[in-house]
Amino acid sequence: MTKLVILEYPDPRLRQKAEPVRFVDDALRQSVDDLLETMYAANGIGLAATQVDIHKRMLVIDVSEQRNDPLILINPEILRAEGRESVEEGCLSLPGIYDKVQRATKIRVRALGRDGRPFEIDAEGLLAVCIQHEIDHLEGQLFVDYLSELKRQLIRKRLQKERRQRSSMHETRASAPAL
Ligand code: GNR
Ligand code: NI
Repeated sequence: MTKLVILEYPDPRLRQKAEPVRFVDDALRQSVDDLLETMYAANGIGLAATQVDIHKRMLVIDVSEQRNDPLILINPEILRAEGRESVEEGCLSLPGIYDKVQRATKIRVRALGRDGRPFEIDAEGLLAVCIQHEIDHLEGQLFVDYLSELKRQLIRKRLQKERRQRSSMHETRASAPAL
C-alpha cells in the first residue's frame, strides 16, 4: 500500500471529471487500497480518487468510530434522494475550512464493491452527506462551489496565506559563515 498526496484547492486537477471504471481487477484493487491508506492517514471520513489525481469513478468512506469499517464504491450512482438538510462539511482538499451545505438527507446508492459485484445501500445522516460529497469530487465539484463567490474568495486567500506560512517555515536559510 502507498500513501498518496492529496491535491488542495484551487488545484485545477480537482476539476477533472472522472471516467467510469471498466474492470475491477487487481490493479484497480491496489488503487482502492492506496485510497484507504491515504484516507486513514489523513484522518478523513472519505476520499475520492480525484483528490489523489486518479480520474476514475471510485471512492472510499469510513464513518465508523473505530475506523475499521471501510466502504468502497466503484461507479456509484444515486438512485433516489429525499429530504434536504444543511450540515457543516469539511474537505481534505480544503484544510481547515468548514461551512454548511444543503444536501439530500436520505439516499439510495448503487455501486460496485471491491469484488466488482453490484450492490445497493440506503444511507442517511453523515454517511449520506459523505457519499454525496465524494460523488461531487468525481464530477470535479467541491463543497465551496455551493457557497457565495465572496466566501470562496476569502477561502482562497486564507488557504494561500497558510500555504505561504507553511513554506516559509520550511525555508532553508544560508547558514552563518564559518570563521
Ligand atoms: O473527512 C471529511 N469529513 C467530512 C465532514 C463532513 C462532510 C464531508 C466530509 S468528507 C471529508 C473528507 C473529504 O474531503 N472527502 O472528499
Ligand atoms: Ni472532500
